[in-house]
Amino acid sequence: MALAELMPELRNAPSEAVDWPRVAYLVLLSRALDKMEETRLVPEKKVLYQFSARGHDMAQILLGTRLDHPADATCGYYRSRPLLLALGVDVADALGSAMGRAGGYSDGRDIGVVFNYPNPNGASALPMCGGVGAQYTPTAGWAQAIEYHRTVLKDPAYDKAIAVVLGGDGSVASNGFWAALTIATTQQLPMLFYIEDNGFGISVPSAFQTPGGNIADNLESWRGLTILSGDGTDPAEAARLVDRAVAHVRGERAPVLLRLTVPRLQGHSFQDTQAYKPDAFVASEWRRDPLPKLRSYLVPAVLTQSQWTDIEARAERDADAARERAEARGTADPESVMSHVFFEGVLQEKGGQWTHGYVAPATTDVPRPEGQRINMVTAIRRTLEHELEINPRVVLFGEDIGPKGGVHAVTLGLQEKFGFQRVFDTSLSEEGIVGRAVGMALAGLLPVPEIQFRKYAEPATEQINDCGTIRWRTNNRFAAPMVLRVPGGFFKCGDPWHSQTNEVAFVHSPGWKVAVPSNAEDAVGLLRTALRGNDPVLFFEHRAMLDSAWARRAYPGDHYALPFGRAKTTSSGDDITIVTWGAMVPRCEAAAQGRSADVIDLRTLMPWDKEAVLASIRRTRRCLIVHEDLKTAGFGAEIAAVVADEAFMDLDAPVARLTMPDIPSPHNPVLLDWAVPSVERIRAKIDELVAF
Ligand SMILES: Cc1ncc(C[n+]2csc(CCOP(=O)(O)OP(=O)(O)O)c2C)c(N)n1
Repeated sequence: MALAELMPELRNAPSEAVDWPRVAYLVLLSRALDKMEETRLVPEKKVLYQFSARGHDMAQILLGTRLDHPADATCGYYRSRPLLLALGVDVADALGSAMGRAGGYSDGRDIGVVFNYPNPNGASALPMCGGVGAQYTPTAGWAQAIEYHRTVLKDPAYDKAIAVVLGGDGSVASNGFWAALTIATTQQLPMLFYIEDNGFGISVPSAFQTPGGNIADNLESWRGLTILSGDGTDPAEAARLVDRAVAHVRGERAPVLLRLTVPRLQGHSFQDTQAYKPDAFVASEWRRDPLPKLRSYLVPAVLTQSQWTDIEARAERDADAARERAEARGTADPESVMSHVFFEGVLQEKGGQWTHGYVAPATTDVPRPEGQRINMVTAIRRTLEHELEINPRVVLFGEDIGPKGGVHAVTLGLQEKFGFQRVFDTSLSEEGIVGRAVGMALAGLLPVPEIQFRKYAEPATEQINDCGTIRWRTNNRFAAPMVLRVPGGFFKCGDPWHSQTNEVAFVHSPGWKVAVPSNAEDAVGLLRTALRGNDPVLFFEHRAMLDSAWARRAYPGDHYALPFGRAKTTSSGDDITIVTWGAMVPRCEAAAQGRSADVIDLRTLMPWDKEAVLASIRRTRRCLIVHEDLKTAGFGAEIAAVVADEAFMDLDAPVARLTMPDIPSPHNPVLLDWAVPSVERIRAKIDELVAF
């Protein structure tokens, strides 16, 4: 029988499992930082965005003090500083980052109120984002990676580790919330959804986000989820609920949603006057302030009044000392913003297989052709199969890629061979697929997610963009290398959903490398480089080339790897340079027959081989760019601009582009053939330019 049951007067005594003096110190420190920003640093324009955590702070700190496992990870949002303080982040980093100063967690690059913390001593804070809801699916990915480390890699260091995501009541309406909830509950992952319900998303009441305003009530019938709910301002109740939630996820290896009600005691951000809240309501929120509740809970039961006063004074002194240290930091050298878009040789602190001791085997860029020619599908599958065999960190997932083997048959037989933990079907959520991959990559795995068709990467756009910027915005503290396989382009016919290429969108996402192979040999070489690299790679698999006779080549060997940014001249000549990639390469080759033309297959668009293109144009003095994507702002526009900038004086004719018009892809093959550059039209354009 518990002591409190024998002695009812102990029932309300502060739990001994909590280090209450530390909790009191951290809450007072968080308050001191908020106050310093509001009364001094914002008016002095040293902090540009301020989000007060007052009201949310105590419960977050109780949560943070429970995240003590070195493989725990948590991802929060702009109101999560109290949690970070509890994890042990340097206070000068917390404040200095909000001031955009050098050092800290982003060297002045990130917005300052979202955090990242590669904690060497306990739970790490995964790179947070400005987008509400973006935190959920990467956290689910970390939770899945914990289980992968435990059960596939048999690493005991992950036993009992958990993943914790923080979100407001507004965020429960976001796609990310539902995607992650589906993943965590269908797969029974050790993940805690910690929902801080302050009743508002900026000015919008929570009843707009979920009917009746209480997500815990509404999820009651959701299978596979333990739900806890209570008052996040009551120290005893909050501590008990946080304890129960964390213990359940750790012990049962199953998801929990904990909803705590808290008041938002200030505006959404410093600029927000809260004019939408009646005065009486604001007053009632202040009556729920957890700080006085904490003080009366602890004084005199745990602390004397003078001990409390001492702690308060120490918190204020520490906040001020942190401000002085932060102000002494200055601003980063502006030119330094050019660094860490991609891996530059200095390893990130966390994320990616390289930080877990992966050493890429030796490779060669000389093909050693083996056997008969194979199609691109077989070539990609064989490369994936080899890397799955030699590298236990490689994980494949996507829609229908398991027993079916993918709708393009690329992963056929791989689940059978490597098991359902390494090759698996996912729920139908592209945000879930890519966001989960981000979390898995951060946890040291090499995720290889598949998007079924190019257009269906759109629901994942936010996760794709945020993944690409992780290295840059954390100033090389974190990175999430992955290989995102995306089939696309026309096949026998077109349509607005299955036939887009729009590869240029990925080129426009900083931090992504982009491969667009045209044939089986290049696909092997580029995929192998991607799978062994340290950056996110978009690997575009052109549907028309997957089984095309032209694209069939002999398998170039298990050690064959192609560097990115090295184009291939597939036909040589003197009169014109044709720059192309993907499904347009064989058309350009055919059109160049009987002409004297260099046909350059770029093979990768980020980076792209400018030097090869410019060197060829300086010799041929003419340039035609052929691509399948739309003309306006397609990647050809970039090439044309570079040629105009850097080789203007070498040209004897205008730089020309032959592309799809700016229309969606038409379905009927006759209409499609009219829209996509044909051999005849490419040939006519060559003749026109050569005669110019
Ligand atoms: C995807 C996205 N849409 C809109 C915004 C603008 N925005 C920032 S915070 C916010 C409200 C979020 O409220 P909630 O999740 O309840 O968290 P709270 O601020 O109340 O702690 C909105 C709409 C955003 N950052 N991201």
